[in-house]
Amino acid sequence: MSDTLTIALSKGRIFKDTVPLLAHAGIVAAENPETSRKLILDTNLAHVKLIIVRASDVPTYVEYGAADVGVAGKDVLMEHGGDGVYEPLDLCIARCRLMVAGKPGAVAGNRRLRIATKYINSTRRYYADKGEQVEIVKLYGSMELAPLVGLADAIVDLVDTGNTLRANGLMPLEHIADISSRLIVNKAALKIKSALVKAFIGQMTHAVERHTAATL
Ligand code: PRT
Ligand code: MG
Repeated sequence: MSDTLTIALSKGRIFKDTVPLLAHAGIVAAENPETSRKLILDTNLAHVKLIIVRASDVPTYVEYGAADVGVAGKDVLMEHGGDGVYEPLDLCIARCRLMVAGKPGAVAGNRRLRIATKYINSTRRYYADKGEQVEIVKLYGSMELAPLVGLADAIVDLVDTGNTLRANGLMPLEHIADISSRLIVNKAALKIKSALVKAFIGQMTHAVERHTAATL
């Protein structure tokens, strides 16, 4: 419907960090997705709904127009291929880095490395740009385990504090990209619901400015 706005979010850190930005834009969820089992949440505004999806599914919901807008990590967008959606705004939340990590010295030498990751496209691109041949092993989680049990020489994963790596005797070795969450927008919605979607982008832009100023 052209008079409603559907926002796709994932539970966890993206939801937690997006709530204050939405509040700046005058949008408050009627329920907390961490405790509710509902996947479609009402808000204080009758025409605004939130849908709760897996972090890596947000671009798909927005690309196909099942949501008008969404919040997705740059890591997810890089992996998904960002062409299907507009990405008008860096929300500057859920910041981390995409890195190569492993045991100290793990990537030294001229051997062909085996890299375990869930970010196979970003990893392939990173090593192709470096002109290095690597073997990539796809995993869905707990990448840190792979170098400990001989599944891989190194991993490509997100690093925030570095605590997870340290707890497993691993260290960051190479920086691939700085990551933060982005507002993404369905291309058709920007035309068909132009006023509503543009007003939302404007409010979120303002919210990010105020939020970053407040947390500096
Ligand atoms: O959990 P699920 O499989 O449903 O999806 P997800 O893991 O992609 O979702 P979620 O909620 O964990 O992450 C959503 C988004 O948050 C990611 O796509 C990133 O853009 C962003 N983000 C920011 C992070 C981190 N920081 C982060 N530290 N996502 C994951 N981590 C993990 C990292 O993978 C590693 O296991 O936290 C661990 C490292 O943290 P430190 O602090 O120990 O370094
Ligand atoms: Mg997770």
